[in-house]
Amino acid sequence: MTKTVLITGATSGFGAAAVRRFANAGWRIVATGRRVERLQPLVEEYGADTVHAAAFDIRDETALEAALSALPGRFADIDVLINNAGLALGTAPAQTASLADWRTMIDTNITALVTLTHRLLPTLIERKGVIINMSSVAASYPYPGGNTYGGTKAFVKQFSLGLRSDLHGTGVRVTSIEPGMAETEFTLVRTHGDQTASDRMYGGAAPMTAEDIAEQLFYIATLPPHLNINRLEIMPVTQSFSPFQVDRKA
Ligand code: NDP
Ligand code: 8X3
Repeated sequence: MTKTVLITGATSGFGAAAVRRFANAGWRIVATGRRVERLQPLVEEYGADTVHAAAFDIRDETALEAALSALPGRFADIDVLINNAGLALGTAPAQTASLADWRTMIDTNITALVTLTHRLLPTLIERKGVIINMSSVAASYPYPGGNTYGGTKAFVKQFSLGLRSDLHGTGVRVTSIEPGMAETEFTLVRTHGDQTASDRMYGGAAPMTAEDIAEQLFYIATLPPHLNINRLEIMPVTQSFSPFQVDRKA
């Protein structure tokens, strides 16, 4: 039977690659994001029976509800929810960071994610579905300038584990996926459009690709129903850990 996946943040990066991965495997996809001009080509590529585009700002609860209520019948029964939409904004230390940037990250990475999850839980329980939440290595390993971004992803990780506990006995599976460095528009967004900074970040680093992460998402979504990956942390081989820092002036 054809299954349906709702993928947030499908206009770019992991989400767009995931749309393609699931579509190529014969799934139906509800693809969301603000940039409708990025969603429409996916509909044209795979057909309106395979990809349904729902363009809205995920922080806008009214728009989110309208988009879900307007889902055509064949897309309404969501089997898999991939909460992927999110962003980092800024790399400044907390003491000079923008409070507006912090709020945008919290509203997008946390508030919108829990709102959509809460809205779809009845369907997911009825269908013994799968929830995959996009966290990050930044959830577990702090780094300078990671402050609120890492905090939001730590929430996503812990929320996922909590959901898993609450959904015990329902057959619903929940995974927190925690990638390290992957080349997408992530750094362009984080630096407010600095292409040079983005190129510097990924240049020569052999980062993961969006397709690498899409493959993990598809793998998790298609595991046998008795298996649950609680957390999947994944990095490029070229990325690892630094020692603690010590201020020797003290
Ligand atoms: P991209 O910037 O390429 O994609 C981000 C996606 O999120 C876009 O489709 C964007 O759509 C969507 N999005 C952001 N804000 C909103 C909003 N307000 N309403 C609706 N959609 C929104 O980055 P990635 O693909 O890398 O990021 C996807 C997820 O993966 C994020 O949660 C990110 O934190 C996480 N991540 C990324 C890593 C990396 O190294 N790239 C590593 C670990 C985690 P649009 O702008 O059209 O609305
Ligand atoms: C993005 C990965 O390492 O840039 O979540 O924080 S990292």
